[in-house]
Amino acid sequence: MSGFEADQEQSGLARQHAKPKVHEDEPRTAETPLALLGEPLTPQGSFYVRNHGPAPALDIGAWQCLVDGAVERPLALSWSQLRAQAPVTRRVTLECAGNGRAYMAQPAEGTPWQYGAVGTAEFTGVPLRVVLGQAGVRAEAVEILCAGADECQPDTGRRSPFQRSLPLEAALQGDCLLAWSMNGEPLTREHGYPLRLVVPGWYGMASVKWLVRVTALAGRFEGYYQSERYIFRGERGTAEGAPVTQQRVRAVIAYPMDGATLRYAEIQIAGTAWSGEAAVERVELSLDGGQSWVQANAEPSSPGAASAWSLAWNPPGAGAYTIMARATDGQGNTQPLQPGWNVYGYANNGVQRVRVSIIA
Ligand SMILES: Nc1nc2c(c(=O)[nH]1)N[C@H]1C(S)=C(S)[C@@H](COP(=O)(O)O)O[C@H]1N2
Ligand SMILES: [Mo]
Repeated sequence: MSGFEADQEQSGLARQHAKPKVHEDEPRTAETPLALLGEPLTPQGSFYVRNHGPAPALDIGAWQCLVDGAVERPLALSWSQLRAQAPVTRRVTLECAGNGRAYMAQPAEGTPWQYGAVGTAEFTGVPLRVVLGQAGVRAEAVEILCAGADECQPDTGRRSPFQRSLPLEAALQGDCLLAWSMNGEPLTREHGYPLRLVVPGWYGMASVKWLVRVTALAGRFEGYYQSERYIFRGERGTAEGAPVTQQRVRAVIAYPMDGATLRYAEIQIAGTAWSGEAAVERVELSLDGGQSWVQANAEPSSPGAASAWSLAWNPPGAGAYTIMARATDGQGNTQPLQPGWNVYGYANNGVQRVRVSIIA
């Protein structure tokens, strides 16, 4: 154990950092420990969980996924029919739209997620467009509605499954998967066993878990999680009621942890960065409150999949420092230094600040 690890052990911070922050037990909402975001893949057991209702326990023998609505040949896919499809694997970063809500400019409604409502995994399944092709989407279809088997009770008081629609073009782009495995293991119950949708680059609400029905619609779906939530309200510069869709560019610092005391030495600052809109182009760090920025070494990235970055830092001496990390993507999107705000607290990609004390 190095000197600074020993200091962190002493303070108990390391243990805190490695444990997930659980916001609620049932329905479960829990964060990925930030320390794990320094790794390329997040183990399924530590991957953040965001459930709107209790996670259903589905019997694989009875389970099926209907594909219906505006299609030529409605399907009822059994588990064995599904697993007979040629599998593809994709590395995808899922991020809850509420990630970073706790740090907005003013309090916002909803779970006070810090920076751990995100994780990256290799998902395996069949492309949604392959299955839609088998069913034959009719010309009048404009959206694909996906429904989970869970029962949620939104504040309207009515129980209903978690349902979300995707514009047809988004559903047909080759990257959306009907996924049955995560990092080579079957999905766990928390993450949507036996089947979930995975929509790369979009905030997590699009990736419907416990999938039981895929319906081609000739009109727009206006369910609760489509038109009452996951829309922007009251955000400066964003159209009122605009839907929450792609992930905004963001870097997260996995090491060191906020509040750490480190013994004076060269420090490897490390973390992860992603954007749903384009590949991450650069990650810059500031140690002087944003006056100057140094470019970190970042792994090549692709849209919708986070990549690692790091920077060796030699603190000029003992004292208190604030580390800031800012990512910019290939479309020129970057992170604001000050957090924004909107009524439901979505998509706050304000720059993270990590405070450390360096001791001699
Ligand atoms: N059926 C269903 N799907 C769902 C949800 C849900 O509550 N029910 N939550 C959504 C939200 S808001 C997010 S952020 C992701 C979280 O996926 P995870 O729990 O596997 O990390 O699942 C999405 N899919
Ligand atoms: Mo979410």
